[in-house]
Amino acid sequence: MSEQEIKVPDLGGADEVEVIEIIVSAGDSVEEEDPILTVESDKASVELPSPGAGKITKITVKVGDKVKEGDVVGMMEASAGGSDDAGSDEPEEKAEEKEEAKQEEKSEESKPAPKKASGGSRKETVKVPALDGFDNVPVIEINVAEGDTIEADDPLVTVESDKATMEIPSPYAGKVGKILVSEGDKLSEGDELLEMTVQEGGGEEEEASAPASEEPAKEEKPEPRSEEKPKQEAESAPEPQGATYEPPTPGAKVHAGPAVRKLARELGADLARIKGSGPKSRIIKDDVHAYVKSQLKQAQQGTGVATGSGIPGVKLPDFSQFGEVKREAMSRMMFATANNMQRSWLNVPHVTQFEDADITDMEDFRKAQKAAGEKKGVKMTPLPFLLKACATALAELPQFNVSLDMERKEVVRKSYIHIGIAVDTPHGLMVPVIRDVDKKGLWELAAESAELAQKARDKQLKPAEMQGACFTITSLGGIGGTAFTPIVNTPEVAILGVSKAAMKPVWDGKEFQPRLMLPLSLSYDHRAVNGADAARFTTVLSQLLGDIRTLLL
Ligand code: CAO
Repeated sequence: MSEQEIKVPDLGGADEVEVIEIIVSAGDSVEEEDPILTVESDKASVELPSPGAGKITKITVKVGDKVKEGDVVGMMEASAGGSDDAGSDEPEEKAEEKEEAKQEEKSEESKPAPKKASGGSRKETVKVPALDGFDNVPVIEINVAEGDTIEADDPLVTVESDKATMEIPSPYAGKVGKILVSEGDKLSEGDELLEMTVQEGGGEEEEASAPASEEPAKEEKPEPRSEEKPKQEAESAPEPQGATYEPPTPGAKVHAGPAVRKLARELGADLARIKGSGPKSRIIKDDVHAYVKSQLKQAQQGTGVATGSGIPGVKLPDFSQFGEVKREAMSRMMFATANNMQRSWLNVPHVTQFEDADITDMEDFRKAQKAAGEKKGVKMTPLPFLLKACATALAELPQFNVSLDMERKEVVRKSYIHIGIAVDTPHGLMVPVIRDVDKKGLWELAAESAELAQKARDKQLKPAEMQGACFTITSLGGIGGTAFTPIVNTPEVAILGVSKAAMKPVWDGKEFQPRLMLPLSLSYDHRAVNGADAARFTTVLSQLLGDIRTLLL
């Protein structure tokens, strides 16, 4: 192995350029043409490629240094055999690139002649190439301005289909003339993009000036470079909120070199969401890695929701500017509840159906049980009646006793009826579960719900006592309120909110009667349950609670 210098190649006319990113470190193995570092002139940024395959031994420049053609930027040990053996151990992608370059060389003769060759330059109108089967795709970014000097393959515009963003690269090196499209325009193959003055080097009419990145000049209809959106984004699923999430600023340009763009494409990372830590907020490879790592961490911790909707995180102001504040850590329970609520709220299309149940007779009956309850040591509240009524409604309308498995496209139907009860405790909301509610009597349900509520308040619930519910009741009736919209406790598909009963005038066909009316709020997952069934469910509840004899049937 022999050590060789890595020198700055021809910079396509630029004199002195600034090193803005060092892509490799000593010890890294590289292939010929792999990017070593990125430099930036006032016109464009370019990656300096490795002169051969081998191992980097030293990088002698740092970010911010100015370099020019011929400067040594590092040293490398060339690997035995070099890299000119195109058929050897080259990575598949490299071999493909070389093959493509060869094909392009071969097809040079069949290329259409340039429109005009006068005084070393010619005018070209750049057209939209084939767009991976898409047409009418909107322009989301124009990457160049009139008068810019660009290299072949520099991105001209970025378009976005519902599946991917694609950069349309320049087929030529040269100077940008009139831009013929605007942001928002819809483009299809063959549409005119912009005019260019193309430099012709060394008297060879056909050849555009060599791109500084020393890539072979591309044919006149270059492939658009697509940047696939993460799958879920295309499906409009919600976005995780986390420390490194940076909401895209509408219209903001992404500053990143081709190697960084390639890395982001490979990892499925959307550059528009990544904050650049390089000079001039340029995104460097470390930023992409850090972003992907943080997204994975969130997914593994379950702290995120499904990715991709672009829902921005809530930015907090500095509250101390408004007055004194104190920060304290969230309890694990509060954090878990917050995440569960958010996950359900963002994943489940919620609808709430309201109904009033006439519980005048039920309350008379319940109050009449006071003495019996004292003997038994059990307090009969409205909750056991609600449990029993919900169990009957779940049996009558089994479409409420399901969970959706969207991944497997299956509905999970349950043959048991376990109901959760939301309990307000000093340390947060807990939901113990009463099993086989349909098989239990009112006293049993009263005793069990009181016991579980007490255990919840005493932090004595076992995990198994909080699992397996088909449906949840959340009763705020003992506290107050006329109605509310509870959040479905996923993967259940419905939840009954109960507010405070109140005397109301009810028309009996002849006159108004004072009746004790119980407000019911049934929130449901509209993917699993339709509105008519929800109205049926609350009607069944209202009938059962209105005439509790029917609970026995
Ligand atoms: N309307 C009017 N009064 C009601 C009522 C209603 N809908 N529901 C209960 N009451 C009465 C009870 O009869 C009782 O009155 P008496 O003492 O005069 O008999 C009083 O309110 C207190 O009842 P309770 O709340 O102790 O008992 P419960 O069985 O009705 O409820 C439980 C038990 C665990 C559901 C309740 O204590 C609780 O924690 N509720 C809060 C649930 C919650 O926080 N939900 C929100 C979740 S989403 O943020």
